[in-house]
Amino acid sequence: MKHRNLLPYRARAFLLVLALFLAACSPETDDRTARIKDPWIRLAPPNAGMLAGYLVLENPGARPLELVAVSSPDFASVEVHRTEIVDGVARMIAEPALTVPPGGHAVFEPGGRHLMLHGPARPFDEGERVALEFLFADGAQLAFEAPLRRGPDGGHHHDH
Ligand SMILES: [Cu+2]
Repeated sequence: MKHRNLLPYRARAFLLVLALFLAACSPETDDRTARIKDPWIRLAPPNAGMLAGYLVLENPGARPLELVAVSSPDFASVEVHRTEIVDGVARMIAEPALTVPPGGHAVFEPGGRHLMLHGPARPFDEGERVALEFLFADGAQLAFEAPLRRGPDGGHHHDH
């Protein structure tokens, strides 16, 4: 009995095609390089010039993940901010780049780091979804959607 080729030829051909397909997909960010959890954007009054977004950015990969830009077709610009208390006053500071270590994650949450979405293209209703895209230093892109929600306190707050 021959045991050299355990898989029939057709199965091997299929696996080869599958491997080529996966290789072709690898420039896109996938589950091994970046993952977004629980994205949401805080609902704001219709005249608000900016909104705040929250999520968890996970890096399940083996290399540091560097977020260099964020964009949305629904906003003029999107920045990463963090809120810091300086002399008892909450201030927002822009973070031009954010690096998540291998196996680590970055939390965007009310009162801390957040996405600052400037210049909404239109008013939004609760439950609507905003399209967002992260661009990483290696050129990979990650598109996702975040629903508009009221904050945990139920209100329209300005304590990003
Ligand atoms: Cu901000």
